[in-house]
Parts: sequence; structure tokens; C-alpha cells
Amino acid sequence: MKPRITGLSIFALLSAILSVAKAVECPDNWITFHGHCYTFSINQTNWFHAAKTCHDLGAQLVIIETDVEDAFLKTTIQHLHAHDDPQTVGYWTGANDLDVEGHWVWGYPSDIVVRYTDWHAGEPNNNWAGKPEDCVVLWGQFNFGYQWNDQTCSNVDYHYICELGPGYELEVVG
Ligand SMILES: [Ca+2]
Ligand SMILES: [Ca+2]
Repeated sequence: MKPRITGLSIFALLSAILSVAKAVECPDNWITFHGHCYTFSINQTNWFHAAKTCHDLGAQLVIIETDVEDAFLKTTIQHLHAHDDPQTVGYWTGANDLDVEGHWVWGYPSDIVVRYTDWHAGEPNNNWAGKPEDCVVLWGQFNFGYQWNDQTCSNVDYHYICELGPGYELEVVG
């Protein structure tokens, strides 16, 4: 029997092609989640150097906008460090209040205000042995469970997560 091409089957075919065309293809070694691309650093460094490294990759330190994205990041960190002591693990995010104390933004300089938050109890406390804490880390220390802590930006080294910016979403397969 000769197959018949109906209007409906053409519509289904076009829909399938279009859904493929919308898929984001992340570069090698980047992880795709909900249309965004992430990479988790092997090395550890201070917040400023982490931000510059992400920038040099054409990306930015991660911007966390929803609880779903936050949960994905936590789960990925737990997976990557399944055999490590969480006390030793932290990942920088892009959140900081470097410009205006208590006014949290994503990136520096930036006017992207932090809306979704996942501060651990008692944070942000802006107190690193009496000095300010202006950069946000997903923290494993003190049973933080990778909830957010404000931490000194320059004096400690952590891993970091880079996220490819919105512009990258235009570079689709199709
Ligand atoms: Ca602060
Ligand atoms: Ca703190």
C-alpha cells in the first residue's frame, strides 16, 4: 500500500524539524540544562580571577534564576564531588554586592538584580573576621549543603561555574 502524505503528517514532520532546530548545542565539555550551557571548573581561584576566566571563555559566572536551576547546580556539584569531603568544596557564582553593600547583583559591574535566592540560615552576614563578604559561593562547608554564603572575594579560592550568556542561545543547530 502506497503511503499517503496527509496535512497532519506534514505538520508533525515540520514540528519535529523545528524542535530539533531549537535545541541548544553546547560546546564540548559543557553541560546543557534547560537550554543553557554550564562548565564546572577543575581549578580553584578567587572570585575576580574566576569571573575573568569565564569572561575569557565568552561566558560569565553562573546566574541562578530559579530553584530548578539551583537544584541542578547542587546535584551536579554533589555528583562531581561524590568522593570528596563537602567541607572542602565550594563553587563561586556571579552574585555579589561589591558595588553597594546589601544590593546583590549578577556580575560586576552589573544591573541584573538578584531575585531568586537560596541563602543558608544566618547568611548573608558580610563578616569575614570583621572584613566584608561580597561574593556568593555555593558552599559545602559547615553542612551548608551548597546553599548560598557570602564570602570574601579575594582571600579564598574555590571552584567556579561559568554559564554561556543569553546570546549563545541563538547559535542553534538546524
Ligand atoms: Ca557584602
Ligand atoms: Ca557569609
